[in-house]
Amino acid sequence: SVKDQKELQNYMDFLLPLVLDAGKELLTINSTDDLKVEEKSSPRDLVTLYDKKIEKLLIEKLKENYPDHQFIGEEETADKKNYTPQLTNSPTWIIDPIDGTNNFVKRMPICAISIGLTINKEQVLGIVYNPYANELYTAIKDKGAFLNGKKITTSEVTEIQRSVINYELSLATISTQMCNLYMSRLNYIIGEISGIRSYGCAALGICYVACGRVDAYQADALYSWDVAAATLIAREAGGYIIDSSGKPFDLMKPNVLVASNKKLADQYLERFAKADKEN
Ligand code: 2AM
Ligand code: CA
Ligand code: CA
Ligand code: CA
Repeated sequence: SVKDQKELQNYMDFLLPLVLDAGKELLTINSTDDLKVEEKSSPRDLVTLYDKKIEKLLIEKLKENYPDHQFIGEEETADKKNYTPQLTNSPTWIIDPIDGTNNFVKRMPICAISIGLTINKEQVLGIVYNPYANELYTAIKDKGAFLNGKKITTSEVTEIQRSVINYELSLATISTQMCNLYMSRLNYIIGEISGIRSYGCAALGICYVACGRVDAYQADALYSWDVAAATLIAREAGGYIIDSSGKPFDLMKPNVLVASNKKLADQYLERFAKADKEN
């Protein structure tokens, strides 16, 4: 309804200055020493002072304004031992303070603050901000997707042979099983596609599909905070989002294929299905 749309726009107006400020602070970092890098579960699972600081700030400010809302944040979740966040019908903010932490630590300018909102378990608002590229991606459900205020749409590529995919190979490092899955799927697509990228930032990778820089994005074993904002942005840009097994997309267990359109998605799904049979 119009009232709901107004409410969502109010959330957006409240949040954007906070996100822009938090992002701008990242631009002032002079050296890796300032980041206070820590390892969480393994040497490739990193957290910095800024991941913690940005998540805390955003949750604090949102809670102040919207005391009955719920929150799911990557670092807060990591701090609670053996805790799996559950999505409820309440308005729920899903926050990745820095997506692409590995890039961030190496000073590779492909990382972003990502904030999604669900109401009644439905994605209704998304913000992805990469301060290094000065790129702000936004979407409100049914209102389209925007990059720095300009409407964006996915590419018109419908054939796998003409497509470039952002294939998130980093996730193959998680386990032998994941490695096998990623490598065998790769085997089934690599001889046919036009190109492949692996940017190491799920939120931006999916936004790149939204604005037509790549034609597809694929990653299994992600978390809700990696994709909560970007998948809405891609959907609002005309993209097609599905679980890479062909089942419906599950925000709380994202094995995600994002494609410019259904026709292209189907061609990837067909090849992934063949690969998955061997795993
Ligand atoms: P992060 O940087 O916030 O941790 C590639 O690493 C992309 O996948 C990033 O967006 C990263 O998010 C995300 N990701 C999610 N789970 C991951 C995992 N277990 N290992 C590496 N990256 C992961
Ligand atoms: Ca992380
Ligand atoms: Ca992430
Ligand atoms: Ca993160």
